[in-house]
Amino acid sequence: MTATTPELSADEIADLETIACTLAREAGDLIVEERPDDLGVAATKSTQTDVVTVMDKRSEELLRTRLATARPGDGLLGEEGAAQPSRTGISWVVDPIDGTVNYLYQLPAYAVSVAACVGDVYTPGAWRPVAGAVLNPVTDELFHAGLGAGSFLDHRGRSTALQVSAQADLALSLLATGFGYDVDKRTRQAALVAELVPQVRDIRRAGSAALDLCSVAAGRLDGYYEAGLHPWDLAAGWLIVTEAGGLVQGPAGRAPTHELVVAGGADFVTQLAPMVDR
Ligand code: LIP
Repeated sequence: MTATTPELSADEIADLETIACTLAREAGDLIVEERPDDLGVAATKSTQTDVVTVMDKRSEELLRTRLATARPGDGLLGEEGAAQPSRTGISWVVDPIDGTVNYLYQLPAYAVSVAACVGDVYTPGAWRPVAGAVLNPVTDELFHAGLGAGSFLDHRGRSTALQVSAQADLALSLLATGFGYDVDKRTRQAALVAELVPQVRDIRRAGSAALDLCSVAAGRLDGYYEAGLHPWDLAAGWLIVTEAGGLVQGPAGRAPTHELVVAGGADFVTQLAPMVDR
């Protein structure tokens, strides 16, 4: 039976956001505190550089078991294979470690991303997030949002409302992007970056889509684009940007998908999208 999309009250959305924050923090604590000294590559996926560690799997298992208890009947889609159809109309989309290569190399730019979504999370463009949280466990920055409830950064006991940048001048903009793991795709993506570099202030490639989207929401980046994201890279960060007054779109102004994600202030996205929508 396919669950219909539920009408959610502000209190229900707030409850989902609290669960997302709590679980992001639990999984974030796990991947930092129980990281083995001899952490290596447990497996590879699409290419030999698309790696999985034992901590990706342990983090996803923690999220799966906690959600099964906290939200029985909800669906689940996880990067490392967790999958559960929804009986409630809510599905959780989780990235147990976003920025796995950074985690493997101990570069402090990785995150746990947890989002509650409505719609069919297995069909591109047929779902949207209603609550989400992204935690960088190294900097202890917890970004979170609920649909209609705003977007916030919790850090060192303070909660700050987030607002995207108002920068609309491309030549003065700080842009971020990312690359896939496939060599042919990376070659095309590098060519696009080469075209953009002379037209913008600068470009950053931090290695975590979830954190890039949160940086857009916080005004630390003026815009971000990437082709090849999966729902788990995108889900929580998408809502954190839109609840910070930003726009997140995909090809030809449609919903963001694996084909393309463009994020930023509305004026900026309007300028950038046609330049990267190849
Ligand atoms: C990563 C994304 C990033 C992308 C990387 C990688 P992962 O996700 O967050 O934006 O550029 O290639 O896909 O694989 O670390 O979960």
